[in-house]
Amino acid sequence: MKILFINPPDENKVSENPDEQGDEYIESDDFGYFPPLGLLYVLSYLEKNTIGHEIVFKDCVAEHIKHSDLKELYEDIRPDVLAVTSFTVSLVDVVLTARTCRKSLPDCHICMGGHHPIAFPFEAAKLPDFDSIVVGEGEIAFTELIETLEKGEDITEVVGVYTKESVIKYIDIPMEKNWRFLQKISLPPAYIDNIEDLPVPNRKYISHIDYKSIIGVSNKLATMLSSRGCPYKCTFCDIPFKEHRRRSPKSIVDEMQQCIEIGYDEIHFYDDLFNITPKRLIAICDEIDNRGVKVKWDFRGRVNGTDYESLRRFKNSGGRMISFGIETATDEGLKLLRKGSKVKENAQALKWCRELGIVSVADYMIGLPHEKSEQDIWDGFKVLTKQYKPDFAQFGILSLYPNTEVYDQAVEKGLIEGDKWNKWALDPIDTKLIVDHWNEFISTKDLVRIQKSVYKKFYFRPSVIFKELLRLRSFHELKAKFLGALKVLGIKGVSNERHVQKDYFSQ
Ligand code: B12
Ligand code: SF4
Repeated sequence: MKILFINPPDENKVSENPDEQGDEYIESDDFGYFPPLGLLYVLSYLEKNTIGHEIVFKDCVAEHIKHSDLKELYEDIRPDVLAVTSFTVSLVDVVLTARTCRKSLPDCHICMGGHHPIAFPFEAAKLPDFDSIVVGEGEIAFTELIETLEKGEDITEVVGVYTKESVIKYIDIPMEKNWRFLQKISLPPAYIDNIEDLPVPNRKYISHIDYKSIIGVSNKLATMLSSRGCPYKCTFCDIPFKEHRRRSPKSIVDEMQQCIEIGYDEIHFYDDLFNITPKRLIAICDEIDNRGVKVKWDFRGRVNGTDYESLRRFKNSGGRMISFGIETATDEGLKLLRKGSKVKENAQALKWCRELGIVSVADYMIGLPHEKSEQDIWDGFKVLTKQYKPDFAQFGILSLYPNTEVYDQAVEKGLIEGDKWNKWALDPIDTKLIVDHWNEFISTKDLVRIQKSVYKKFYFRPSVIFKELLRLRSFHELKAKFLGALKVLGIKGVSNERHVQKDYFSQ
């Protein structure tokens, strides 16, 4: 069979801002673009465990493939199966990607996997543009789906694979509680118990693409996963798998070495929770050191999974940067968010990073339920800049995504409508949806204004500008930091579209 794995174009993302804010709103994905690792994992498992299939991969976002290019692409490739990855916010693009294929190649089997069917399985299965959906981790499920299709047998026998017909029987049956899954998961998902034995993503399929992060220092950045899942229960997060499954340091560093061999010189770990304990971080650093691997690397982590010694070892093994989920600046706020960390721990971890020369990024939010006035946000900002003192900060406005506790809290308080996402997910093309924010005390318009202001205040403090100029080591880094500054200042010519940003700098 010929299977086309596709990351849809990014032309119609759900709006996170009211129209009048336009370009002013700074979204987290303005900070770079990255390989769709989940899709690559599914592809690589199929490739390793079957023979005789022809596999094609297209990342429309990074390869700048537009919806208007898709008809020609499909007619050229003529796949038997189209495997589409998804985010809920990208659902319009996901549906259009499938719809064009259906029109051009009516016999092609179209399967949707990824985050959307995990979050909205019933709505996803009912979309007429898809023949099947995979709910959960797709490596084994998708491979079995292909084999079952080939044999002409019943695909709904495969765990995690659903069709519009087969999903019906789960609608009224509440799923048995299972500590490994987010409580909101409503039907049995495909799940990988042992992630150690999974084939790593075959990066041959992306070797022609330069993925970039605005906070990286290189043009050759690889992303990796050393674990899956997170047992914490932050109220704003809907990551579906709660069991923390880990790969061994050996297999992690094997993959790092593979990445270096094929030309990557920076590695970014995208785990939900990389440093579950300081001990784990040290074990990975030891493996890097013992093999003499030389590479810049970084991860997204929690402050309370670090101690001085683990951070020291991280720095010694080439560790460059850590993005911490700092979120807010009061213990009351952290408690309400069920973050499981304290202001003191945030300040301590960031202080250790400063002492050791590790670049720190604070993922920080505004517009949280405990921020009752603009002054509360500025009080938090003061703690961020005077006590936390990270090198960089991303200031997101809390978005209310379904399947999160904070979303349910907003519904309960009557701040937002409960089922608007469900309705929209059944007909995303003809219904308009704007992501809600916590507007009990501060309007979105004001939050956008404040967000812009905190960005400016944070990045245009003389101490930050001077420190950054001293630290810049490459033209790429200069470009990336400058891009961020322009975006913050809203200078014309730098639009939200990533390829436009790229062209602007290649002149
Ligand atoms: C890394 C990451 C990003 C990165 C990179 C994304 C990328 N290119 O992959 C960046 C920073 C760009 C990003 C951005 C955003 N993200 Co994000 N991100 C993640 C994160 C932390 C890890 C994703 C990952 O690599 N997981 C590991 C891989 C192995 O798992 P996976 O992607 O789920 O893939 C598996 C299955 O989904 C399935 N699968 C995937 N694709 C396919 C396709 C087929 C055909 C099949 C059969 C199966 C299948 O099999 C895979 C292997 O097991 C997740 C949290 C999480 N744990 O999922 C959030 C998460 C996916 N992000 C989320 C959100 C909301 C966003 C943003 C909207 C944030 C924002 N406000 O802008 C943007 C949207 C980006 C966009 N497309 O427009 C939500 C998604 C919720 C939803 N229902 O869609 C998540 C779940 C986090 C959260 N709790 O909020 N994100
Ligand atoms: S620690 Fe991070 S990944 Fe885990 S629940 Fe909280 S926000 Fe989600």
